[in-house]
Amino acid sequence: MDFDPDGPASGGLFGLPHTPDNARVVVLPVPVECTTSSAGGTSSGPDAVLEASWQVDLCDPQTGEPWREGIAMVDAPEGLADEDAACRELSEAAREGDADALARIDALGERTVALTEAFTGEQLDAGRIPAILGGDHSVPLGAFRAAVARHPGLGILHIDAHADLRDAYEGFTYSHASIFFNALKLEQLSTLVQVGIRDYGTRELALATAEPRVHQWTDHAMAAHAHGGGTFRQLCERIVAPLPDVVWVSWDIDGLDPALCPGTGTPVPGGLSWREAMTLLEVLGQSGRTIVGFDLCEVGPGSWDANVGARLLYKLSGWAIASQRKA
Ligand SMILES: [Mn+2]
Repeated sequence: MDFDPDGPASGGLFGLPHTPDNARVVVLPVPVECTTSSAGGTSSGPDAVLEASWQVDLCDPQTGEPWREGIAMVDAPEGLADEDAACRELSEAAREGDADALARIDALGERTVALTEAFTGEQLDAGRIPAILGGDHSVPLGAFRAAVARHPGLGILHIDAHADLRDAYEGFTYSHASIFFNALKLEQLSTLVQVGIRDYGTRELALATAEPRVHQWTDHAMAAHAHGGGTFRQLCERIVAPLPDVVWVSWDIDGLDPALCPGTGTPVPGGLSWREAMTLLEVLGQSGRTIVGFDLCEVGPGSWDANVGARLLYKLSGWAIASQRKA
């Protein structure tokens, strides 16, 4: 392929020449955030990440030059952004109990879930690595369904400030705050490991404690380990230990220190530094487990947020590819 990885970039994701048909990782942008409870803007995240991706230098010996195997983004589903904008106008009414508004928002949630399920199934069946780029953290539920259906016993590594274990937050069935409550209804999901959690309700904590599939690392438990003299790598080894051989990574950018994602919808102090996040991915990627797909959600529209999001997308792509490159 006549492509200079050191040349100036524009056009495709990371400036790469690949099409979805000849790429190893295929990214679906899902500009939906109509159940977002505070600061908006993450529906513009995918466009901002695409633009920021042109600034990412492609050399990454750590994951074996992932760009060579191809990373491509498909177009956002037709009409989705417009319907999301219309639903955002209705979200206040829905919160106040307007049944029609609520029904329309739930319908968009259902459509989004169906879209990510169909896309993920298609890519997995073609032997590619699906990646969902949100939007808010309601959108990858369909991707979990498709991945679990093809890999019964799948585990999810979930990085987030929030547990997202609420039952129908604010009345919305497919709320960003409910995605793992909904995911736990998938009987073939074996394990949910949550990392960086620091903002959760009483019932969410009760569910995380009672549900044997959930292994929750709160931010303060992680800090206690570090401040007690443990190394971060040891902590990461403990974090990934309960995960089965096949893993989906679900990454809410607000799991990182908010200095790295100031424009995300619901930032919370604390969280993983960039170096810690990279070590966690490295420990997972080198553990022998297979990363079959991943999502990255809640990236804000600002250029710094998008810069961090694009770099995280590249690293996630790289480790997913590397995890599948074993003998
Ligand atoms: Mn979150």
